Amino acid sequence: MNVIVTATTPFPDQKPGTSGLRKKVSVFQRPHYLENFVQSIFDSLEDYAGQTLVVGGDGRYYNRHAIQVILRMAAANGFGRVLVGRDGLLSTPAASCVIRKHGAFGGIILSASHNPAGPDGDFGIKYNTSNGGPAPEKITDAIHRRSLEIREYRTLDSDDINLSKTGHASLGDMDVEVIDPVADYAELMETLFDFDRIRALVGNGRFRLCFDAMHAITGPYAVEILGRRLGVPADALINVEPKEDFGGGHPDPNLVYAKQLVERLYRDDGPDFGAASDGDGDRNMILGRHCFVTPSDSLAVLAANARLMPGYRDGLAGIARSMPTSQAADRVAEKLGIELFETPTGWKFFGNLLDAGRATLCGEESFGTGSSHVREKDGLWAVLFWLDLLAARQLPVQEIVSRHWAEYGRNYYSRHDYEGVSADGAGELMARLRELTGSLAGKRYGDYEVALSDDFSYTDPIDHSVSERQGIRIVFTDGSRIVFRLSGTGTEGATLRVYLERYEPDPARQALDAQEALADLIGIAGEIARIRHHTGREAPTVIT
Ligand code: VG1
Ligand code: CO
Repeated sequence: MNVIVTATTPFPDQKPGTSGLRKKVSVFQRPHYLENFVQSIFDSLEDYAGQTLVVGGDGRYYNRHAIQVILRMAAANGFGRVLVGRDGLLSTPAASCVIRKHGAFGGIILSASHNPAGPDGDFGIKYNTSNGGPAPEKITDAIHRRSLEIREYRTLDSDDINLSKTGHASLGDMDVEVIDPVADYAELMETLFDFDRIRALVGNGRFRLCFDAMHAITGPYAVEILGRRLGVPADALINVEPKEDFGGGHPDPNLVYAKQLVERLYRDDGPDFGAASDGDGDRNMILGRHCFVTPSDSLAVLAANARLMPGYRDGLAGIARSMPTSQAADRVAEKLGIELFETPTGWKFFGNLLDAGRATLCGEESFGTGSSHVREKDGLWAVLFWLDLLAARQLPVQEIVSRHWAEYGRNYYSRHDYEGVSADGAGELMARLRELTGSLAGKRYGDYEVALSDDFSYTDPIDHSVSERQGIRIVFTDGSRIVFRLSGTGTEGATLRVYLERYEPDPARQALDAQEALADLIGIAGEIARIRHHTGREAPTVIT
């Protein structure tokens, strides 16, 4: 084996954020930048000689190149085997599935999720551990520390591997197995849901659906699972061809970016069910005709109905949600008599709860839902869950949701994002809020009185690790909340996220538009945080 040791110097900016290291493609293209980070990952791991590594990505620009670099470095660093998706593709949840199923040591996932792709877009890389989940902070901190000291990296002097066909190849002493990116994942889905029941629904001649893969990774998964295995007609699956620049689009499944799909569902003759996924396949958006299911409501509805699904027939151990996610799921947990966990933002915080069997379903307001079947959030899983639910209950989406609200109450919910604002202004806004938190309790704003305000801190119930400064919470006496935090996934300036929530138990008052229902809280958020002053913005960039 021809190992080459290359001298390098550290980069100061390789600190992983909410979900791995994300930077502009041009940053990753700097000499040694990618290699430094990959070597820092390997240097932070122990005892992996001869073990298996899983590698794949969402297919965005630079994926092809980065995969070859990682394969050579994995061989030079002593891994015994790499499982890599055909053409270097693996959705994030499929990568998690493959790591678990094949008992791999870990995996490297190449993705910047929904961030735009292409030579001027973003690229990202993250490490997942043997449970299939994103590395916990202890490891990402170690990777970062290593990246600040690195002096050399190891690679091979060898040609690129052909990844276009499944099969085996050798790279130095390492075996490279090119796998079908969909097969393991599709097989897992068949164990969780009643495929016959879904097939009967989509083939009954009346039910129509539309799935939008947004020219990103879920295209091949949707074609195989929804199309071939479940019989969904080809014209119901749109934008299924993955593109290196996602077709110039922004594969963030929400009301703003999934415009084509939303328009279809809001037509009078539109389909009964609509769904989309994001760049790397871990997010989901669920729509009914003339209706949009917020991700927080979706988590609550799925939890309340889980026993209808073969994979969850025995019930749920518990539910976990990120702190800014609405409290709709809390009410379901209470009724089911199961535990509810409130974690910081980012899927890595669910891993311990899932591993310990304390939580079965997890969710984030940011269009992320998942369960103990893998250790990532899972877009297509959520779509299949909803389809199986529609098949089991034989009710329209809208009806399922409004019956849920009638039973549990409605948590009006919205997130306002101020994207690409100045990092200094956003930092000042948060610093000021942090100072204010001590003195807000008892203050009145219109009809609302502050009950509690703090900077959220989380102690993991399993390993007792503490994560501080996870977002400013202002909780009112009626349970309404405003949460402020800065994004940890952006690559330009700062993004301020403002999360708003109000509970409405009265079914007669549950049909308002969310922005209308939250208008007072939106005003209060602007006033307390002086958003206009600190960001220079009159309005949010994205409202979901
Ligand atoms: C955002 C979301 C968070 C999600 C993360 C990764 O993080 O708010 O809930 O886990 O993206 O999602 P932030 O720090 O920008 O708010 V994905 O689909 O990138 O893997
Ligand atoms: Co994603």
